[in-house]
Amino acid sequence: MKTKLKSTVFFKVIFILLIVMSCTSNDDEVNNEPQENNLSAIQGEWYRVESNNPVNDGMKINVIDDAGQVVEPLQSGFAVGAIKWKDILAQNNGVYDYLELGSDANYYAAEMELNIDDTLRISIASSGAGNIQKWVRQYTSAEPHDCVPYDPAVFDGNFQSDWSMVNEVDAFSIMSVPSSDYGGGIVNISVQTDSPVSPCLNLFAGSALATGIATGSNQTSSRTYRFIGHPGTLFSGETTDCDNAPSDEYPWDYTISWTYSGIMDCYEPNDTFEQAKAIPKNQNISAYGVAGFVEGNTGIYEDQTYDWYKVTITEPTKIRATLNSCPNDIHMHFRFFKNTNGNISSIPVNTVQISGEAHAPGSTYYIETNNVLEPGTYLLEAHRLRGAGVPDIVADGEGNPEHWTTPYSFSVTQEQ
Ligand SMILES: [Ca+2]
Ligand SMILES: [Ca+2]
Repeated sequence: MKTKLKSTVFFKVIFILLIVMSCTSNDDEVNNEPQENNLSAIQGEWYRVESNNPVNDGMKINVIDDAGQVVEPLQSGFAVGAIKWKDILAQNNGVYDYLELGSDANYYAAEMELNIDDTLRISIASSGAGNIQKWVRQYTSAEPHDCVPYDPAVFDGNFQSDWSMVNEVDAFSIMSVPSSDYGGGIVNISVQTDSPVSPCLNLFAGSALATGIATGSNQTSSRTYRFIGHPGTLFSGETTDCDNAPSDEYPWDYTISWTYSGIMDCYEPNDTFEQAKAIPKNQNISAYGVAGFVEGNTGIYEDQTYDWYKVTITEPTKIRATLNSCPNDIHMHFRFFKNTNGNISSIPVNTVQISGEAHAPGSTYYIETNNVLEPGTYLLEAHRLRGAGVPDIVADGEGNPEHWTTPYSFSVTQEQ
């Protein structure tokens, strides 16, 4: 009995010791593991083939140890030999942390991931043109890509004036959309008063009264309109006291205020076939289907409702345009045209719509040419149409239409 008890205690002690030793052993392994920074998989030359700033695609970098030096800067402005990737540190599963040299000469936290297909995917923590990139080992000359990113403007302003007598109408210029914001921007214009009268505001785009203005309800102290402005368009207004106060109580002050937030669409301007922007095949292209006020309105066949692109094929093939995503309040209508010596064929290339519904807001679909096409340049017309009841100007507390801030996306592919 005593022996049995002793042996039980003995085994318990051994068991606990084993657990302690095994834990200790594991901890020691973790603690003693050398912090090996294995960068062998990414040594050597890399070519940039895709990014959200295509101007610099084609750039070449050579990785030696934990640094990537610029070998071929192209038009990027970086010096040959500049350390573009610094302090590369291997993490798990082919992920590397490092510092990326920006065009402003500062280094930014960034991450690269080596994929199984031997491509490096780079994402840079700071947002902006070129912060998503794809690099490969073998350079294949990139197709032309006319995406030119820019920094859209953001600004606001206001001024004060007064109605000096009953029914006075004041007219004034308010603000212009910067010509350099090729994709236009969201304009918000308000009139506000603390007086006992209700303000009315007529809005002019260019020299014509903007159509579709909601009159708003009376008995309000402010009135706001929000819409997309086309680049270079001047917006002006007329304001008056719609509900009068007693005539001996004038003047009454009011404030006109505005905010502006530009939209970055790197393919604009592309409103006519002459402005068509080259896009590569087999790549998802993302752009905005917004059409700004120019002269009074945004009619459905105005130039600004079109986006034109061009693709080149080097072998006989059918081509397909696939709408991959579309905001729920617009539809994009695709047609292909042949480009002949800088002119456009008068009738579209015959296509068959193979899937989906081209005229339903938010739907996706694709069209494909009926016949094999001869090599050459083809134009893709993307016509933006608004869904029924979707306003192009909203008033007061109404929400912004979805397509103002949500892009559509599409790709062009070769099909046999
Ligand atoms: Ca566009
Ligand atoms: Ca356009």
